[in-house]
Amino acid sequence: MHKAWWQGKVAYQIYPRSFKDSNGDGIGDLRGTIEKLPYIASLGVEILYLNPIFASPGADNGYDISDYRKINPQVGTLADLDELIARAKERGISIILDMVLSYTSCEHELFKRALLGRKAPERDFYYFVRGSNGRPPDNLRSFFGGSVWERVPGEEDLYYLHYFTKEQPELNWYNERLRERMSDLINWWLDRGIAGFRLDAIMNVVKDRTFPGLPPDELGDGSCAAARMNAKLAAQAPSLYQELKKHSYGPRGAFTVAEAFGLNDNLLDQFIGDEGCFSTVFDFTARETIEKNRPGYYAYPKGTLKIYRDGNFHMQQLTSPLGLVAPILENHDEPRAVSFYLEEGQQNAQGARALGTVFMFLRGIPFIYQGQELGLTNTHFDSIEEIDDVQSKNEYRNATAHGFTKEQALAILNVHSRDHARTPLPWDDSPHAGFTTGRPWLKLHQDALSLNVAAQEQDPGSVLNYYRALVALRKRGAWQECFCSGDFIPGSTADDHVMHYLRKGAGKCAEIVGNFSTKERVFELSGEGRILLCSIPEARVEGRRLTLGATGAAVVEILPGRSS
Ligand code: TEU
Ligand code: CA
Repeated sequence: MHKAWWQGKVAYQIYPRSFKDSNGDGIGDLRGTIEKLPYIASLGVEILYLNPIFASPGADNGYDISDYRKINPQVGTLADLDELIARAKERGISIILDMVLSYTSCEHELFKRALLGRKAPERDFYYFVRGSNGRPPDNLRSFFGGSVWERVPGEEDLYYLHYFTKEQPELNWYNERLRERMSDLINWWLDRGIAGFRLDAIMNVVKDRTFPGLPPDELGDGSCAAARMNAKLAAQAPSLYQELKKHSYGPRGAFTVAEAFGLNDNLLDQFIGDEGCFSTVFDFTARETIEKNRPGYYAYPKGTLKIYRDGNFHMQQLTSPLGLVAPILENHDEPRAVSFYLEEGQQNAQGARALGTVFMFLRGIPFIYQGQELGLTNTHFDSIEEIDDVQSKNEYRNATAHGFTKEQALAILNVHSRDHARTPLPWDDSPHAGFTTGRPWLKLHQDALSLNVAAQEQDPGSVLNYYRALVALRKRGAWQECFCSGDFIPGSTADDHVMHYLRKGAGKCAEIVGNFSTKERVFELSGEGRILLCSIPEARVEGRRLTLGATGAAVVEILPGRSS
């Protein structure tokens, strides 16, 4: 594989609204992010991914973009972003932006002009389709529930297509002039010093433009999830992205990570690797296992270590011959991993260290999500009024419509809501945990005053300092190449409470072992080893045996010439 500038790096994702507020309006912003750059650099990360910061009316927290070349004034200005890029660069950190190219806000100029009538040149940039007898063109269901079709005001039986909120009309990627505009946009940002992009919802661009509808799915109301159309037509996606790559990020050597839900395994070879459409794709296998064929939060099970392990093992093996994947434990759409994947007695700092260990040495480009490095757990929401997320609110309605009481529906959100990831990052024990001097836009984590950055800085045994050690080990000398692109060999999966794998490459070999059971365990290693890092003191290697306490993980170097 050709070695690109971003290989071997660890990335960090921030949700700018919730990272650090600089001006007391309760909303995190770019100046707050600049202020906290020393903290970000102290983690050892070298790629910084920001969720959308573009102009947006805010129907879905910035994912509904009205102007892709302007910064949301709540978040800052272009000058702030330029400064962030420059200051980050001084610290060896490259900035990547969240590019949302499969839909715009309904407030975007293009959509407003498209609404002007059939003859408007922008009309074909979106999907305007006639229904019949007061019914929409087909039975597809939006990712957030309800029909994907919204009536065009003032026009009889005319609808436009949206896969998320009705404020997010889908763009027609089959229009060549639109695709040219997207390349121009990407090049414009690259010229400003942006190092790459997270490309949103990449599988959603494919459409059967006859909109025939699909057989009703398990929700039982006659509708079918729009994602099913993606799955059916997925093979059309690579050529669309190859063209985008060719005209924009490809020749510029930019880093791209795709949010590829519903990615068919057999398309991966076209998505990653030197010739692939993207540098890498997030691994959402665990999440997809949980969601598979289930109509909503109310029917999803909680995650388990086994689901996390099996999903990652599957993707690690599948991608190894092809390129690099981007492993995650969390992001802005996920609950906190410690609460979600671990069992009750482990949803604490010890569990966070163990889980962080088995995550950090997976093959590829790992992304840490803000607060993960503090071992944050889910936030307790006392009422639906404390929730902001549009998807969570829809899921609450969905659950109550399916016979759950309000208390039960809230309990479901307390497990699954996307707002667990979005509560403001706790910085210290001052009011509002130092996130803002004003009123935070979303409630703070219940343990914000103790689990915060300042408290963990003081404590050598904190999750924060342990994450720094994890990142440092990942980048140490030849280990960097070994962990990024070396071989991945799964260990035994016989025990659902164990995640054990081997990494080998660049003349190095390590075994990563996580014991998530409630008892001390002995593991047979592939050779004589020594511990490089462990999450609990109760870990020792004698010859080829590793003894590891409960809820603990270790990274063991297998000494050269002593493996079998
Ligand atoms: O997500 C798109 C997307 O595919 C997710 O909604 C996914 O279906 C879900 O997370 C699975 O649990 C992007 C953003 O990441 C998300 O925050 C936005 O809400 C969404 O686009 C729509 O704007
Ligand atoms: Ca602010």
